[in-house]
Amino acid sequence: MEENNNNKTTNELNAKLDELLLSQGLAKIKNPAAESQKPAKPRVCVVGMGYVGFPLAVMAAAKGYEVFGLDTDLGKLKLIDQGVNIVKEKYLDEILPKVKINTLHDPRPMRPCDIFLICVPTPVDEKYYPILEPIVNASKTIAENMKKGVLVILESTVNPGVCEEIIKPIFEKAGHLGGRDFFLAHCPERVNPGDPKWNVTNIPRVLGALDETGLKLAQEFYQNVIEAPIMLMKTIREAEATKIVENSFRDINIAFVNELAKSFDKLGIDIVNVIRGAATKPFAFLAHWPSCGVGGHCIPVDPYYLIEKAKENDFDHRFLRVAREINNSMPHYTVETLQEALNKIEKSIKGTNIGILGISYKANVSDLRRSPSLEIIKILKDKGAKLHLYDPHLTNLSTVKNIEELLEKSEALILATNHLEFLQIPVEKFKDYGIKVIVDGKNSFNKDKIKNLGIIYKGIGR
Ligand code: SAJ
Repeated sequence: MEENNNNKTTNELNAKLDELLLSQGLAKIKNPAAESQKPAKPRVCVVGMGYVGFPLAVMAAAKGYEVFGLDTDLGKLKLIDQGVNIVKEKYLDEILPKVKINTLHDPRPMRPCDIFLICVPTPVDEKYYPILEPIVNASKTIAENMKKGVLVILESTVNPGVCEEIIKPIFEKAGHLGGRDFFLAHCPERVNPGDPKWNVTNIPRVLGALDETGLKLAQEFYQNVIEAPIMLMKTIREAEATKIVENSFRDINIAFVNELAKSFDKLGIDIVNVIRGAATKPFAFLAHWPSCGVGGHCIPVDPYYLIEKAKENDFDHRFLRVAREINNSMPHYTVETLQEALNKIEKSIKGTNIGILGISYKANVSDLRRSPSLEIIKILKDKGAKLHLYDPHLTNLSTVKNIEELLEKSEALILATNHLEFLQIPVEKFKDYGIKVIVDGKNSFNKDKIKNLGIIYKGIGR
């Protein structure tokens, strides 16, 4: 009892002393000697300076790490050297000028690094098979240019098993022993390009590793670099599976409403109003929205990682496959919808001037990857349409200079990407320019207003 009281008194005294020092503007005096003995922050090398690696590199540098950024793209490295915010994420603008990223094209100078982060693309091929070459190459580059005792963290999205079956053997083949020469962890990226709220600093993460030491080392790194909570998974496979599950969840939910859209088009029911109605239920419903297609580097890709991996283990993810088929069918469905609308004015697609509003895969970004617009453009071209394209975020791919020129040259429109600029077009303008048909691929225009102007309007499910 006596001892407890003493401790309590000491703590109270210390607290009072801190308060006194702070009140005199003297922050808690740290022991300079202890300070100088503190090891310098480890050196970090980010492999792959894209929309995932670059923000992570900037934040690690901001938190005091010596950061190296390795990439094969010399142009990108040059822009980084010039202090350019290559991912155009606003939250990085004020941090960037205060940090230093040592760009590398030749991997040899990364040898002294203590932590390696693999942030390279994991696309799928035309048969939707996962393409792991970028990860394999990054792993080989690190394995051949590292000291002993390093931490390797994979951030790229992969199917369960890649860390143990693909990456670990690469390091072992290079003569490194797992759990001694290298520690392998997986912290799947959750970057959401263009999101004004969620970014690398505040998105919660999940983390798995091959062993306890690797888990702790990786946890320490992320606790230093980000402010969000980190959930430790029991195995590295659980971490790999988590990202696939969260994105497959999104894909099947979008497929659900896309199938409803096709059904409700025949029933004459407005799916958007029905989803809004269902969303008034404060629990057990999460709204997703039908559209002309599912693009991007994550949602249409990640489910295939699980589908292919499960196939190797004699399991067929029928549900995931059907969802992918439904979402992949939406560009065609959009063109069929246009065809039906044009038939109402005795026109066909062939020879008709059709304006495509939006080329990128989602609103307010310039990312083209697997964009439904590209699929729609290809189908319309094959059907002999006269196409006019405009995307304010991709003027280099646009065939006209602005919206007015597009409207001038078009008889019918497809809204393929709901960029803010398009939602701000006064609908009267469509009438003024003699637009006869509008297919709203993102259900973003005011349906009633457009119909009242005597323009044939068709949405996706409304
Ligand atoms: N889409 C629909 N209906 C919807 C939602 C999206 O048709 O209800 C379409 C979009 O138009 C786009 C595609 O799906 O073509 C993907 O859209 P997305 O909002 O999912 O955007 P992404 O591809 O940038 O997905 C990212 C993902 N983030 C990561 O993988 C780290 C995803 O997990 C996020 O859920 C998503 O951002 C998000 O929520 O914005």
